[in-house]
Amino acid sequence: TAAAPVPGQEALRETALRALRACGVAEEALRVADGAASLSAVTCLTGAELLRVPAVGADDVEGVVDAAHEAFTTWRTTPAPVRGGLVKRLGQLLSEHKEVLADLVTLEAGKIRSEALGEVQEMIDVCDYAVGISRQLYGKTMPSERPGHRLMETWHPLGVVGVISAFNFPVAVWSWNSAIALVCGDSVVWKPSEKTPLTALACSALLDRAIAETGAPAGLHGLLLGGREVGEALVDSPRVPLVSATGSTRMGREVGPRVAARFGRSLLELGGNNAAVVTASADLELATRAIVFSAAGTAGQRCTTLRRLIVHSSVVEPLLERLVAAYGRLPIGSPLEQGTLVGPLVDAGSHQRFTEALERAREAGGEVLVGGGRRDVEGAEDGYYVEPAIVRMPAQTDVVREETFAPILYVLTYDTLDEAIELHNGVPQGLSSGIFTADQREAERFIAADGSDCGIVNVNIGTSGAEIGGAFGGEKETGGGRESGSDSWQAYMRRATNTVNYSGELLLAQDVNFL
Ligand code: UN1
Repeated sequence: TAAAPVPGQEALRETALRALRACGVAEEALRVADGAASLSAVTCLTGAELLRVPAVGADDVEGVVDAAHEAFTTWRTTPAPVRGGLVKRLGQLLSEHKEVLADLVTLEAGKIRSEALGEVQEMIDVCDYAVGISRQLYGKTMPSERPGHRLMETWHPLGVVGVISAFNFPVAVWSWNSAIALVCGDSVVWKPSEKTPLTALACSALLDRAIAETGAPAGLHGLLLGGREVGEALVDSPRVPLVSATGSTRMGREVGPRVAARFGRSLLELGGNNAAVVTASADLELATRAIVFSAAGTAGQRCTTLRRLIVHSSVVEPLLERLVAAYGRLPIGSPLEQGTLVGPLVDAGSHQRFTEALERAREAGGEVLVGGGRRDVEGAEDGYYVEPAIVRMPAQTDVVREETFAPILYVLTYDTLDEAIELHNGVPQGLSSGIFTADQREAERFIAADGSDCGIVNVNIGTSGAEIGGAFGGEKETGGGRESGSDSWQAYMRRATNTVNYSGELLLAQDVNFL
């Protein structure tokens, strides 16, 4: 089947401008003064530039951080439920602008309509969640060992939170951090991916509007559009007690130690190399659908993308037959086209890594069962559209143990569950995992202490597409951070332990006698 064509560059630019204006992005934010620094906003649909937008340099970071710190000094004493009012308004604005925000997500990150809308929905959901959390920043009260004493903890706002986000979830990851940080009483400075400045401008404008409308302090949110040096200045800023960074393990390896060197905290969401185990009792029809979404969806560019399949040898043939057939029918092409399921890779570098990984897999004895080629898409000479690949591997070789941010699914087989779990955990990353089985004992074993070593462990569900209500993140080279739901809000606050003596006598703990 011919790949769906892409509209002309003028039409794409018009779509972007319409969306930016609808979100209230000021004309100045789009005008680059003569000789001033700028960033090229490219659409991966065609690989061509849509607009140039003004950028900042490393020297500008401290000013933005100072303004955010100033806003923090007022915001931290604003009652948390009142802070929730700001995030409630943000959620409403995101809902009202859902369609145009999704347009920008598609243009910049290449997501198909349903996934782009899903990403905006994820922001709306996290706002709802954060509003609820604004009334639930619970501290514990513990029994004191001394009579007439109360022992308790209180959670206080932390300060300026630096958010560094990646191209593949250009807005949802920002919202997980920002909506929660704001109800926690923090201010936010955001350094988005250089590949997605337009979605960032749009979200930032909507938050600015919510800030103005609810009377929250200006400066509460700062946006830094710029290059690597801008991110570095943010990471090194002593006024930023928490840096939440999403991206590659390579990036995290730099950010983590730099933040630690100044005793800041970092929350890292780094690479994944997610696997699913398919057991002999699995429902193969259900597994096939889940696997195709997780492995080929978003063109393999989620940190939760399914990259390894560990299949019981008794079902490998029927499963692969279904998967290869499903892959062969995947509609690839313009994500603006109704019915497309696989859009483009983000850029040429990404395509190069895809081909190199396939080459290395072949050299290591892998057999490409389907996909791997590049598709020409009319009107998109510099767009990188590829056929998602399935590669059967003789063993878990080096290339399988690495994260290649593209749609390649490596297939390995096993005979005993112990063997499957060993293969599963035998990679440096630890984000998401799943098991497909109808056998409760196998499912329980997989989620037990000696099962999957990941932060996300699913049963009869693929590895991607987590809900916001749970804590999101992973272990090992994934960085250990947890964001979004459950008690993840605690990372955005500081805890104080309070002992209150109402007895009228001085009693020392541990029965110490003094004076
Ligand atoms: C990411 O790819 O950085 O679980 C985040 C998921 C999405 C978030 C992915 N909710 O796939």
